[in-house]
Amino acid sequence: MKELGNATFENYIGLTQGFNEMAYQMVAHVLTLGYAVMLAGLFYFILTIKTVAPRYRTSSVLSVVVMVSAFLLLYAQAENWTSSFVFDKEQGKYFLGQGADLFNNGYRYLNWLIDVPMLLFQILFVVTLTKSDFSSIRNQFWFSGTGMILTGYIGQFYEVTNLTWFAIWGAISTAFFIHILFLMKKVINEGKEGIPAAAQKNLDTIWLLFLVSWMLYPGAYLMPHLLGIEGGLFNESGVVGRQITYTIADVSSKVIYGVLLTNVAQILSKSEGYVEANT
Ligand code: RET
Repeated sequence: MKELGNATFENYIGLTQGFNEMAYQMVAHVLTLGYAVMLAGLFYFILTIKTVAPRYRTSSVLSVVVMVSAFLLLYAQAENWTSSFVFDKEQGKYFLGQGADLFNNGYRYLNWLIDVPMLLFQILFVVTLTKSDFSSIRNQFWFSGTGMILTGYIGQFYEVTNLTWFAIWGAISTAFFIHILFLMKKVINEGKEGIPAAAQKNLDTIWLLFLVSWMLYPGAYLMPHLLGIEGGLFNESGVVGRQITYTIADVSSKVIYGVLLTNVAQILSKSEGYVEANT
């Protein structure tokens, strides 16, 4: 299976087995759902910005940045899918088109390079750190966030052609990820000190959501090999499964996370006596 070089496994499936109508459409639909939600989120974060006190508004601004970049990326990703695979009337399936672009998840990784630091910084504008230093945490978030994505980006090129490099880059990326989880737990623990119970509860939910939704990304990285090397998911189910996983992860880690942070900021604003001007 060398003919496609370092292309991701979606292309190998599109070249050899093809996608049936249902698999093809499910991917097209789930990618469309993804960018539609980002546009809806964009309006939410703009329209709710005045419901929080000025000191918390940077969090909403960062959500707006994330929504715009994710909307554009997911739109491009959906176009990439429909232009890569074309319907073959004889075989009744979609195959990699002659001379078409290859399908590539690499766009996503470069989008994360923007979104991951933004999502990590965002919480720092809502919580108040009691022990840690703001700029030190921010720099560590940035360092490990970009380190995790860049090493994963390199690794994903090898998912078909060189599983040793795929595993090595994946492992380096995971080390950065563990550091991020550790920092986030610390930020949330400190942030919970001395704030209203409802806001504390929201922060607990944010931690759980963060943990589960961010773990889905390494799951999607491993997807083609999850049931054994080039085994049970090295087929159209794995292709569909990966795009569904990415969409659930994107909606949770960007939109729901941002909404929960807005909730925390609203509770804190209210408890500090902020009232939204009704003009
Ligand atoms: C990679 C490579 C394999 C190992 C690990 C990874 C982690 C990725 C994560 C991505 C999070 C992305 C987000 C994007 C939002 O826009 C790079 C897949 C651990 C955690 C939150």
